Amino acid sequence: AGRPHFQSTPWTNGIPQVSSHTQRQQPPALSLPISSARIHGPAMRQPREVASFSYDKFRNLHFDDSSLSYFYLLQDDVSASGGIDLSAGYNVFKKRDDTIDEHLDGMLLSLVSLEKNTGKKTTGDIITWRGIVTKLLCLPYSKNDGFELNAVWFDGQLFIEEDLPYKLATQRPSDQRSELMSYWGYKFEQIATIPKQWNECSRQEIESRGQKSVSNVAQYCSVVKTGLGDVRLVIAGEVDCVWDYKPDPKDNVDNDPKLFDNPLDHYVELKTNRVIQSDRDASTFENKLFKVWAQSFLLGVPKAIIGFRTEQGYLQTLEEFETQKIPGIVKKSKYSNPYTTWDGVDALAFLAACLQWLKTTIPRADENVVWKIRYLPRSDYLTASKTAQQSFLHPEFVKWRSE
Ligand code: 0WD
Ligand code: CA
Repeated sequence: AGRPHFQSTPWTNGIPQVSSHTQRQQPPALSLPISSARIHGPAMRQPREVASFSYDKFRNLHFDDSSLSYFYLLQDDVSASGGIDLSAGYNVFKKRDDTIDEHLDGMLLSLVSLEKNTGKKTTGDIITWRGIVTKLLCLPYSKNDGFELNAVWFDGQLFIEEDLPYKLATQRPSDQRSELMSYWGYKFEQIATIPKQWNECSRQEIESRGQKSVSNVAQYCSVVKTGLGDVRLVIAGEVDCVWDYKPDPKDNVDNDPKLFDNPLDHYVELKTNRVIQSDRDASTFENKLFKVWAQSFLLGVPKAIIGFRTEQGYLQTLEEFETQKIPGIVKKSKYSNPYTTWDGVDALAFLAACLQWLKTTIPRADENVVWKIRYLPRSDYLTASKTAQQSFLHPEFVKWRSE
């Protein structure tokens, strides 16, 4: 008794509907068309870091920057001896078990810690992982991949997570080659970073950084407040490293915005890609750059460093990309096909419509009711429906916010 049950709801969502006699296919109730009704204009608010947290090598959470890494890799080291072998140590890779569902736990517990320390509540309309917002931002250009999200209103805010069982059940079985390629990415992160600023590292620590086994268990995440249109967002995402240093909040007590040393300005995203040898490689790379842009832009990460590697996984060169220049680079590219290439402004217009739709469509009054947001591969709609699922919010967060 009292458990929410599935209910199809007849009302629409303010998105202009095609009149019924011209409509060939009836869209499901509570749906957002991917290809129309975009709100053009709203700019993304400048993201501001409100907290950061770390998972250590045992996946324990710490509300500090202990897992933050520092960029350290010279082109000369990369070029020496025909390139660095990114497959080294693959047999001893310590891979995180990604069938364990962590929901939004890390970010929610970091908010509890922050709020206990400051006595101030961090609020937004939508609270979620950055990776989920990246998916929505890229959706108009990546319609082949389906996903399911769970969304729940609690304490006046909409929390959204990815449905892990759906993801595990639908992901392509990964073959040996793609496992190895994803290892190359983590190996690159290992050899391109050191655990402290270089002047605080011993020569030994710097020189032996590529000799330890690679693990993807430890992570450093930043929690930012941002917004688009009238939707305020709190998003958390993994940051690979800083370029130079992370400003100490104590050095930022002055409220003069001109003197503010923004931590986000120091962050770097790392990626690997195949060396570009053909027009086809170039256009594949540009599609990947779109996702790099989307991912970095959302968190306010200004720089991406791409390690180009051979077909066999030997790192050859490094290249830096300024996040804000990526849309322009691709627009000007001779590989761009005007019918298929992406457009950052258009993607943001879709995201604005999407976030607005989520905020207004899922009934605010239904606190603790879990809604399912679905996108079926190659379909034209994002849909929302009520479920009977239990809320996925961490009990400690729920208790803290209920006090
Ligand atoms: O479905 C899941 N289990 C999800 C887990 C979905 C979204 C996020 N997460 C978790 C991650 O494990 C991590 O703790 O959220 C945190 C970071 O989230 P994010 O920054 O929102 O994730 P995203 O932007 O999708 O990916 C950033 C990086 C990836 O690097 P690349 O360069 O490939 O974009 O986070 C890592 C990955 O290195 N990452 C993960 N690592 C292990 N397991 C996972 C995962 N499931 N998802 C992302
Ligand atoms: Ca990365």
